[in-house]
Amino acid sequence: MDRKMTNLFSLEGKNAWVTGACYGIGFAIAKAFAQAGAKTIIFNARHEEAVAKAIEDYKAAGIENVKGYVCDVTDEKAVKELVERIHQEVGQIDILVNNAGIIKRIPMHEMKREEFQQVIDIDLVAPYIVSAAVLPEMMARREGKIINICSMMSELGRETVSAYAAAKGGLKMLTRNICSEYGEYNIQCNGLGPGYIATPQTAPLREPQPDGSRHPFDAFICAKTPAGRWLDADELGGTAVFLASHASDAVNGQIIYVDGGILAYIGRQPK
Ligand code: NAP
Ligand code: GCO
Repeated sequence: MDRKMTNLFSLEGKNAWVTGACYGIGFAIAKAFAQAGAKTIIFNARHEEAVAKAIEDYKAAGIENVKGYVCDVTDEKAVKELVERIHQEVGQIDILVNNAGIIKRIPMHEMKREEFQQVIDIDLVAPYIVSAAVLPEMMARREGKIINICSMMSELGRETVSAYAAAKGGLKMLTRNICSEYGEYNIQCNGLGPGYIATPQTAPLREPQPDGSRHPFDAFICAKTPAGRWLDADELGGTAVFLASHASDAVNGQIIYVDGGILAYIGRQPK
C-alpha cells in the first residue's frame, strides 16, 4: 500500500496494549503511542490502586482514551480473560508491547530457585502467555505488531543478574521465533533493547551512598555510555513508535538497541 512518509509513522486508529505500563518505560512508550495518534492506550497492573493512580497520571499527561485493567501477566487464565474483555470493551489489539518485567540482583549461587523462577516467569514466560493470547485475533486480521522489551542483558551478562539475563536472552530468541512463525500473517515481532534507563527498576543503582558519595554503579554505567549519562525513558518513544507503525512493516525479528552506544563502546578510559 502506498503511504505518504508522514503517515508511515502514524498510529492513528490503533489500539495499543502496553503491559505493566503504570510508570517507567511502559508509561513512556504508551505516552509516545498516544502522541503518535493511537486511538486507545491499554495497560494492566497487578493491583487496583496502581491502575487507578496510573489512569490519573495518563490523564495528567493529556491522554484521555486510556483503559487500565488489573491482571498479573503470569496468570494465563486471567490474561486470556483480559484479552476477551479488551476485544469486547475496546476492540482489536493492533499493537502489543510486552513490557512488564522485574529484576532480582542476587549472586547466582545464593539465589533461591523460586527467586530465579519468578524472574523467568515474568520476564520470559509472560511474554509468551500474552503473545499467544493476542496472536489468534491478529492472525485472523492478518495484521499485528508485537514489541518485546529486551535489555542489554539480552546480549551481555554481569554479576548478580543471572535469571534476568537468561530471561532477556530467551526473550530475544522468542522475538525471533514469533517473527519466524507468524510473519506469514503480516505480523511483525521485534525487540526494543533499552540501555540503562532512569526508572524505579534501576533506582537502587543510582542511589547515593550513605556517605553521600556517588553510587559506584552510577559512575560505572556513565563510563560505559558514550554520552556519559543514564538515558530517559522518553528517549525510547521514537523507536517504539517506529516498531509499532507501518514504517516497520518490513522489519521483523530484529532487536533494536536504544542504549546510547553502550554495546558499541569499550568504556571511557580513566583520565
Ligand atoms: P519498573 O519501573 O520496575 O516497571 C515495571 C512495571 O512492570 C511495573 O509497572 C510493574 O508493576 C510491572 N509488572 C511487574 N511484574 C508484573 C506482573 N507480573 N504483572 C503485571 N505487571 C507487572 O521497570 P522499567 O525500568 O520501567 O522496566 C520496564 C521493562 O523494561 C522491563 O521489562 C525491564 O526488564 C525492561 N528494561 C528496563 C531497563 C532499565 O534500565 N530500566 C533497561 C532495559 C530493559 P508493579 O508495580 O505491580 O510491580
Ligand atoms: C542491572 C539493570 C539492567 C537494566 C537493563 C539494562 O541491574 O544491570 O537493572 O539490567 O535493567 O536491563 O538494559
